[in-house]
Amino acid sequence: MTASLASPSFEFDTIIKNARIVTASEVYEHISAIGIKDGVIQAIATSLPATSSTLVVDAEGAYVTPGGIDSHVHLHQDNAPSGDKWLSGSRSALAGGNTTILAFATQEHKNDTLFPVLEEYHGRARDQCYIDYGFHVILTKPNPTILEHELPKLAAEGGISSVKLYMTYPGKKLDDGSMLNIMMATRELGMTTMIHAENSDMIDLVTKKLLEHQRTSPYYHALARPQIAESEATHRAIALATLTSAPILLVHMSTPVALTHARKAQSKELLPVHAETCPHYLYLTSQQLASTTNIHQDEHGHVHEDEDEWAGAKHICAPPLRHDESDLQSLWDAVNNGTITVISSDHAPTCYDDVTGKKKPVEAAKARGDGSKPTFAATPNGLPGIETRLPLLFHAATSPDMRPERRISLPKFVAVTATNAAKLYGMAGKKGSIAPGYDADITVWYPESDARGKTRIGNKMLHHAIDYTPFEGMEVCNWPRKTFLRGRLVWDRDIELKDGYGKGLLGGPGDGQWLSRSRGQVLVGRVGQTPAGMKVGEREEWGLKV
Ligand code: DUC
Ligand code: ZN
Repeated sequence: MTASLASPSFEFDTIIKNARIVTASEVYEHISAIGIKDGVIQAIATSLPATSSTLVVDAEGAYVTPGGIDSHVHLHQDNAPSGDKWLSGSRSALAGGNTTILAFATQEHKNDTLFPVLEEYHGRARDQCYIDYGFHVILTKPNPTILEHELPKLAAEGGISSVKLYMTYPGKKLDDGSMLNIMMATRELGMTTMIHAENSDMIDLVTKKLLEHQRTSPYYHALARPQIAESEATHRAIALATLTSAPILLVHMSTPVALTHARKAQSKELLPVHAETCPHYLYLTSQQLASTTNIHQDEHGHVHEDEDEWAGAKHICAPPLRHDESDLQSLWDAVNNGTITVISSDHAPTCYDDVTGKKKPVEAAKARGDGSKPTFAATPNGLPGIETRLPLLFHAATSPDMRPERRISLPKFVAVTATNAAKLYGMAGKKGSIAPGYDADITVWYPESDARGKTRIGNKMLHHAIDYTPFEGMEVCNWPRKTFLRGRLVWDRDIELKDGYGKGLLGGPGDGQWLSRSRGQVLVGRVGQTPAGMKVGEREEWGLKV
């Protein structure tokens, strides 16, 4: 495929040659060259002409994939004082092969208008981001002005084409009525509504009972948020979206029954219900929460283990890690059968050893000094994972060691890590693929024969500002070797390995551009489907334009 017939006068700033290009639809049969000019992919051909000023990068026959798009990350959130801010979070994203992140601008209850919120979040991110970025708006207290005037303005002029809602957490959760009102507004604007689906009252009841029975350690977090809480809320969220005909994305799905609700909505009812999961739900079980050992590597790669009865808190996230391998398998199956649309990191870290971090309840108990125990319920939720997402999933796509039932194809890897997010969130044609006219956001992996790709994950090698990784000690078969952001080489791991930590980051925190996103595409089902039991045109009677 070429943008035009290459002639000797066709000049490129950069050529990536000997590339085995992967897109969401195929692995190119022929080793190819990618010609880049002014930050954009201009041509793909079996070979391309270089001039004396062209930077020629040899991929050595390795796979070359679109730069990762992590469409669900939390940076500089007020409820995570020891979490990553934009600089460290985006640095870590880049070193993990990403070129775009979508983070959150959160409305607090005190905010009756969204504009100052967005201004604040723009200020937090500006000149602090190594890669391109955008925001989803978290709505915690919608009002008529926001729904009728502000969201339309944000969609039309503000470059925001998605909102997120919570069905759990005090201060964030919305009742069904509020969710319906938001869906009525977003569907008209073509915005995607992301939903954190867990039944808050079920979680409150079980948590209270566990604490009454002195079940306080981190492991009980996994019992406090049972699968039924996710599957009930998922079913309800789908019902609300069905009534209003609103495209939704169920974030961080972790539960087989919830997945069957999504699958049925997509395939039987053809509803625009998208689904997301994260590497931690694919790879880790609740056994991690029972850990009483801190494992870390020193600078020589030696592994140390220290006893710490609170260590399981490092794996506290919501929804929680699930108990059984069969739960994990249901997620791998859902990736492979198309139920899952995107795999994000849900990077939502707090440091472990910090008074505001995962050890907060331990520190608070010490401060109280009354002998009362720390509890899992007072531990901040969330895991770091922005840098490990792509290597963990690329491993599933390429490692011969991966169990057959958990393998994914390379085009599936590209679809769920980049292409689908670009389409769903209004960046199609610009981000998320390797094709003429697209931004030259490209990640080059190591050839299988290059031993430098094989990596044992250790927190020491990561570029976030967090003191642990939930994937400590796991081995992956490859790591992003070089990453181009709009045509510029901004990450080179060969340099990092040769010259030391941090040296592979060739880009800087001012490189990231804010992405004004347009209306997203519906990738599953269709808008306007008449729900079972309703007559065609029935909803028009109460004013819904379908
Ligand atoms: N759960 C959330 O709801 N948000 C961020 C992190 C987490 O684990
Ligand atoms: Zn999240």
